[in-house]
Order: sequence, then C-alpha cells, then structure tokens
Amino acid sequence: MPRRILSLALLLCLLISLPAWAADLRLGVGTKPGSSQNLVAERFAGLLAERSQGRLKVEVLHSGVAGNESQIARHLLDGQLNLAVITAGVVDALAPEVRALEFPFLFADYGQVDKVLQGRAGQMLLESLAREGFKGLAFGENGFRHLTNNLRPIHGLPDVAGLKLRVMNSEMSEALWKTFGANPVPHPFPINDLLAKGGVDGQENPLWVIQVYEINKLQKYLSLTAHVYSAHLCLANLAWFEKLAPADQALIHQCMDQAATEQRARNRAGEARLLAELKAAGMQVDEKPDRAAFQQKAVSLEQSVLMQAAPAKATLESFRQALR
Ligand code: EAX
Repeated sequence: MPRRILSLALLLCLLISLPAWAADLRLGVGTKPGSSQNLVAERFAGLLAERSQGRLKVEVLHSGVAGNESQIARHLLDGQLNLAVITAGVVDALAPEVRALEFPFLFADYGQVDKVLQGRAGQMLLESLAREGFKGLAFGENGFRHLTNNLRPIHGLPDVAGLKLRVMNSEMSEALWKTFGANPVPHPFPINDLLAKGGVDGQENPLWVIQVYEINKLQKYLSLTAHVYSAHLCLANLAWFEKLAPADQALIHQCMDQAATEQRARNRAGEARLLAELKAAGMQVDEKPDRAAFQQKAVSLEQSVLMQAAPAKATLESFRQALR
C-alpha cells in the first residue's frame, strides 16, 4: 500500500511539473524560412537548446501560423507567445519610441547603425520597451529599404507623385510616403497577392525581401532609395521573462544577441550579390536616385504629430547624440 501511494504521489508530481519542462517556448515570426527573421529565430533556438542541454526548447511559429507581424506583437503582449522577431515598423503604434528607430535617412550606412544601436542609445531603446510590456533583447536586421514599382523608373521625388504604394502597418511609414506625395496603402506582409492583383503599383523593402519573396517577378523597377533603415526587434514577453531564473534570462539574452549579430553580418555580406542577381533576373535598377531630394522632403516629418510624442522625441535625440 505505501508503495502504491508513493508511486501515485510520484505520478502526480510528474503530471504537475510536466507543463514546466515539456512545453516549448513559443517564438513568432511572420515570414517564411530563408527570411532574415527566421534566420535569427532558428539560430537562437539552436543555440538555446545546445547551451541549456536541451532544457529550453523553442518552437518557431512562422509563415503566418502565429499571425502577421502586427498580430505577433499583440500575441507577445497577451502572452500567447514568449518571444518574437519582427520588423520594428509594425510596433510603432504600440511603442512610440520605435518611430525614432524608423526615422527616414537617420543612418547613412551600417557603420552608423551599429554605432547607435549596438551602443548605449540602442540599449536604452530596448529597455524603454518595458513600458509597453516587451523585453527588448536585441536588434536583428531587415536592412535599408528600397522602392520597387511597375509604373515607371523612379529617379527622384517627382516620379513618386500619386504612386499607389503598399507600406507596412506602420504609422511612420505611412506618414513618410504621404510626405513624398505617394498614395500609401498599409497592408500586412506577405504582399505577393496584393502586387499580383495590381492592388498597388509598388512596395518598398530591403533587397533580401525582394529576392526571397520573388517580388522581382511582380515588379519591374527598383530604385535604391535606402530611405529608411529597417531593424528587427528581438523581443520577449516581459512578465514571462521576469519570472525566469536569472541564469536563464542571461542565456536567452546571450543566444539572441549572437543569433542577431550573425544575421546582421550575413545580411550585409549578401547585399551586393543580391543586387547583381536581381539585375540579372531582369529588374531595371536606378542605383543612384536623387536621395538628397527625398531626404530634404523627409525633414518635415520631425515636426509631425507622430514625432512629437515624448518617447519618440527623446529617442531620436539620443540617437542623434550618439551619431555626433
Ligand atoms: O521583413 O512588412 C514588411 O514590409 C516587412 O519588411 C516584411 O515583414 C519583411
């Protein structure tokens, strides 16, 4: 009898503790395998499993399984997801400080990006996301965004007038393209159907997106506007993260940091090849559009309502200081 009670007690213990060790951590990305977000997520999952000796397992929910990137941000806040790697832009309505990160023509090159985001100012932005319930872990990289369309080659600002352009569900992105005189249409990613049906004339994204999603088959003209640096936010649900043992918190941080650092390097190393491939595949490219005109026009955005929000203003100022 005592032995039966003992084994029953043991079984009970096992059942109670089961969810704690059997449940995988849920990480959401909106994009499909081969995408920058997925590279970070998969590498992170691999590193974490390895360094925790299989104790911390991550299930990567991708390709829309956890929703689009805006929905993923919300699922992270409501606790359905533990972790996420998503494009910063879609978070700007929830976290106004992210608008500074997306400010047009803020970074001239990747050197400047790293100087700010890998330094104190970037760290401060990640920490500030706690206000909204996010634990900011690291910056992955979408890259500099460029313009594609089907109507005409875009050499300068006048060519953009009236262009029906798909933009992210990002307040800054919508405001920017309005400022440029285009007709922005916010739409979640992926956008292949929208483009194929002719719902818009164009879209804007980094080169890897154009290639991985074969947007070059749907769009004829590419203009290297590099109008904005697009970061990926590697995030956790703050309440969940704070309940973890400090050693596990550090491990998660370290693995995400490494995964994001490797991905950023890979993105940069691949861009010249990507451009050559897109050209070879038939895209008509303007490598030197009149960026100065776009940049000048974008200056007025700093006075916009979006940038007047105190967190956005303060973050932009801290970025500018880091660049000085
Ligand atoms: O990262 O929605 C977008 O245009 C994003 O850049 C896309 O998720 C790829």
